[in-house]
Amino acid sequence: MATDQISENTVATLAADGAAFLQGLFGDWVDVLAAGIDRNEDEPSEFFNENGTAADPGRFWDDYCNWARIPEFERFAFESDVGAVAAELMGSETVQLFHDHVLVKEPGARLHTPWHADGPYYFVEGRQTISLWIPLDPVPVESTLRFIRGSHKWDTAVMPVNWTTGYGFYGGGATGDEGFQPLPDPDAEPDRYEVLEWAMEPGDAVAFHFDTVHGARGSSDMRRAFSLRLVGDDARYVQRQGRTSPPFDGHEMTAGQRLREDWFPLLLVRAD
Ligand SMILES: O=C(O)CCC(=O)C(=O)O
Repeated sequence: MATDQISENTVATLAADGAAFLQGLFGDWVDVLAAGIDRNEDEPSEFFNENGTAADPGRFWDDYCNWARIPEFERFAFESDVGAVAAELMGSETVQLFHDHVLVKEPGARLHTPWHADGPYYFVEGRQTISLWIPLDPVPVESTLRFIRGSHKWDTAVMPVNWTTGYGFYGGGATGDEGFQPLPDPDAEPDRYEVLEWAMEPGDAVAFHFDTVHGARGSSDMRRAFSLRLVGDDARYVQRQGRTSPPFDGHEMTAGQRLREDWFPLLLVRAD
């Protein structure tokens, strides 16, 4: 079981730092997920997005919310140990699937993934939230996902921005208006922020809280990643100031509700 590899130390590190590295956890699923990404590229959804510009030497595309129509993603969500892993990591009795997300940087992709936390883009909040980002190619430290240690505990969230334009996701600039703080720049202020980053192999994973601030540089090599977003017992629907990402239009949930299980299925309920 992949859960055998989750030590108390890993759980404590994730709680303290907001991110933890999990070596080789999903090695058996690399080929399945890679086939799913091929299928996803051939059959993009309405959410498929080219983040860079045509002038960039390599593309940076992403797509999400496809598990119900891409069988490889559905298999991973429901047949792998990912639900059990998430339950251990979150300390949760239940694990619900929020959504899947594919992020591909092709060789020469220049666009940096801006520093951001996923939480403010989402309509769900809780202490028990987790993303598992799983690369399907070797990822050197230069192009890996990077995290600001402890940022999941910040009082003021980082301004969510549109990744291509850099403008505020709910309107406005990236300057920290509307109750948000401006985007941090850990490379310019290394004494202020501690960055966690790991060179990774296919099938490794990084686990991180929805509120952990993270980003990535461009990539000189192919960097395909599959990420699964999961929520636990205390996660509740929250109303944001605009259409969220993902939007899940017509969901009809109201503030304080658990996510509806017919749209966000339970992957696991732990027995007492
Ligand atoms: O893959 C990337 O560059 C960004 C990933 C990310 O932001 C995420 O998985 O939340």
